[in-house]
Amino acid sequence: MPPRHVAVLHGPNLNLLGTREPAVYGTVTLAEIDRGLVERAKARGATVESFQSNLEGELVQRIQEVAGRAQAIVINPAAYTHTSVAIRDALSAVGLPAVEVHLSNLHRREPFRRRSLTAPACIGTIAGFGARSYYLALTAALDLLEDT
Ligand code: CA2
Repeated sequence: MPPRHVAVLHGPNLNLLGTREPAVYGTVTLAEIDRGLVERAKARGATVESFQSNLEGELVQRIQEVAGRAQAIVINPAAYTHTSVAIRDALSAVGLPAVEVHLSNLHRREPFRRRSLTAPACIGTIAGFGARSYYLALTAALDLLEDT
């Protein structure tokens, strides 16, 4: 069987991680998270690819593209979590198992962050563990794939 391949998508402003607002989002950079994902995937005989965009349409496009090569998606839609019917529809359309990730615990923040438009198109959500949320989400995705 070819190695399991997981596509990781990061939404708007996550490219700033580690450089701004460390009190909210921590000091780890996105590049460090991506390297951690590669290492953890490798340890399980899997592969990952990561993509960040500040543009909704690029995220939609990427979801459609990865459907041909990935078996699961890990996605932090960032602010689009709360607004994007387009990303939700793309996730539903491709039908890959997806895990939604958030660095922060949305339920400890402003009320508008409690509603996710994208979560219903995902198997589940992991939030509130900082960079570790991504690693837990990758574990969840790979465990799911092992079960299938
Ligand atoms: O907690 C998360 O992962 C969020 O998806 C982050 C989004 C926010 O809009 C969601 O409600 C929750 C914001 C990402 C912004 O990232 C920054 C990183 C460093 C400095 C400034 C913004």
